[in-house]
Amino acid sequence: MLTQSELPALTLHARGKVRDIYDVGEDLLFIASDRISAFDHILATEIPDKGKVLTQLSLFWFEFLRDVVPNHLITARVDEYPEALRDSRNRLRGRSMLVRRAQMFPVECVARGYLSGSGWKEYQQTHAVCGIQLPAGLRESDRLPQPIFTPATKSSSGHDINISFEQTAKIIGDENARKLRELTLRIYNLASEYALRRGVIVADTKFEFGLINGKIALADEVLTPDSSRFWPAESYRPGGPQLSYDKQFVRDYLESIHWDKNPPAPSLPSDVVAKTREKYVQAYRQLSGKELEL
Ligand code: Q0N
Repeated sequence: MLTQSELPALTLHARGKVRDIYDVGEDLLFIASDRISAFDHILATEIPDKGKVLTQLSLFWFEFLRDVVPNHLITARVDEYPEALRDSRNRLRGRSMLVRRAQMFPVECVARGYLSGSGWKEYQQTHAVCGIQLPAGLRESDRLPQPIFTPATKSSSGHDINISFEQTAKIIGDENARKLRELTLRIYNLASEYALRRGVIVADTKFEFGLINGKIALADEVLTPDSSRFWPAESYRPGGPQLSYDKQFVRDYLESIHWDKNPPAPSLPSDVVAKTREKYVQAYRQLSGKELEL
């Protein structure tokens, strides 16, 4: 099992809760682990093949969006990786990408088509999200009149803070902010319309962009269950919280044991692991129309 990607020959560039990024000469190696988070904690049990689902879903979307926005992908074929990674190729196959180093914009570019999570919290207090005024009378999980750009930054403690377009412009400049807003909404519109035809609502999603050779490129992982809220369209009932496509069994289990959401995070029983793994694999199948490469 792949708890954390141990590649001692390489220098760690950045470690997220779930993904690790290594320096590989000029380029970076992006690795998705099988770790799963719930209620803001990494659980003690992994979901086998989750990292493969997230990687292969990102690859599907990079291809789907190739004429819309350049991206950081060089290759995900391990036989095309540098010699230095040859001995690790069995651990990397299917769950890693060799990517171009980008100058990242320090803003998370979120698109929301539905009112959920921090958007719903803000709306209840102000009828606005990230400074965007919304009609009165919206309910939790309602579809918005049109998708909105709701950028965020990471606080020093690592939490996301929603910011206005004006604050975004102060951080990255007005022209970059306008370009990222337009790209974010264009990509969200294309992907969410496609996904809905396949029975998946993309309630919201987060993109990260950077500059590669001075041009804006899509980086990170894209339109995965970790970077997005996916809801099964067939059970969509606005007016309350929705069933999560991927983590519903995990959440239900954690509620059933009355975990206080403080460390240590619990482990998961094997039936919850198996059912959750199947949901991830099914999400890949449903969105890409292909079988996961194991
Ligand atoms: C990178 N992260 C995730 C931005 C960083 N292609 C790249 N080149 C350089 N750096 C990164 C990538 C990618 N992908 C991405 N860390 C490094 C963290 N984000 C948080 C928000 O700000």
